[in-house]
Amino acid sequence: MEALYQSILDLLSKVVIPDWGQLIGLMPLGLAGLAALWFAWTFRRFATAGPTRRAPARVAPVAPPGLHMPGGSAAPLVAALGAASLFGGMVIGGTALLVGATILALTLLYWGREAIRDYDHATHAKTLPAVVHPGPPPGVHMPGPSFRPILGAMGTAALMAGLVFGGWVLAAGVIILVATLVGWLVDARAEYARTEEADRTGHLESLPAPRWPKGLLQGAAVIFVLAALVQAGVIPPQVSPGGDAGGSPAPTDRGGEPATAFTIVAKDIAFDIRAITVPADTPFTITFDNQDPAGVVHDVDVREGDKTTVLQDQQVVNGGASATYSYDGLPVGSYVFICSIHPVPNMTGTITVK
Ligand SMILES: [Cu+2]
Repeated sequence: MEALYQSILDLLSKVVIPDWGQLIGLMPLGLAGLAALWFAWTFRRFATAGPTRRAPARVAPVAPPGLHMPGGSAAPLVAALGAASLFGGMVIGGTALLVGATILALTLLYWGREAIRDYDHATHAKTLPAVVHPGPPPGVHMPGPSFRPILGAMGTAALMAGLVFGGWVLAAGVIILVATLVGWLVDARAEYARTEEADRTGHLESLPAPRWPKGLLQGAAVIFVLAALVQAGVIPPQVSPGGDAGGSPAPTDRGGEPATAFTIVAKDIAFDIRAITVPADTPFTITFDNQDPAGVVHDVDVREGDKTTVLQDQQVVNGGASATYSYDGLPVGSYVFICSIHPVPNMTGTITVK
């Protein structure tokens, strides 16, 4: 009897006194299972919803007159996949981030191409109702459709990128924004002329439907990509031999005999020195002079040769200011000094410790 009682207790103890740690470990699985069940249930509800008997043939949806509805499109799903790959890239980091961003850009381009086709289809359709002609109430003038707001937003985005990266990208951003805004101004001027004309003729026509601004978009893309490449040091601007075309001065190599005090100047998002040699296990200093405009901050961190593992982190120095950084001694080997704000080739140098 006692043995039976004991065996029942043993059996119950597995249920009554569970291993909480393991149970908690199972919670994410349980939640995932619940979520899967919920999805399955929702899917089933939708699949079985509505009339069980349908008309013999499926009725094609027709938009009311005067309305244009785009057709069915896989683009939102494709773009969602692109966004997912970007997020995946953000989690994994490194090259995966670049791949994810590229996939997202491609999926958005796909969507954009579809939108352009739809737009061209709508503007070329002969049956399109003359939306101008019931028209707005008398005395009210409505400007026609325009790409300008989108272009202006793109120009502003380019300018913002320029404010972040400075230098050539900033110049490109200003050019793109000015180009888009000037176009807008031209449109507004033409619109005004038509309105004025309407005062005499009593008949107000909108501007013709705008063409897709291919030239402006291509030009802006080329300028922006070129500026970004120059900024990143991938393609340095050509400096004519003997003459100065305003390019950054060639970096000085202070490699050779070890020293413990250095002066590094930062100008145009570039260090003037890109190699130093220090004695092993000996502290050293860098007097850092930031000659870029105020607002463009730099620092000089010490990293492993892989350029990513931070060994010694320093505070940033604002444009127009300077500071003397103190570094701890390093074991024999090769390291890099780098600006953590602009980790580009122009702001990366080698430290040889011997
Ligand atoms: Cu910098």
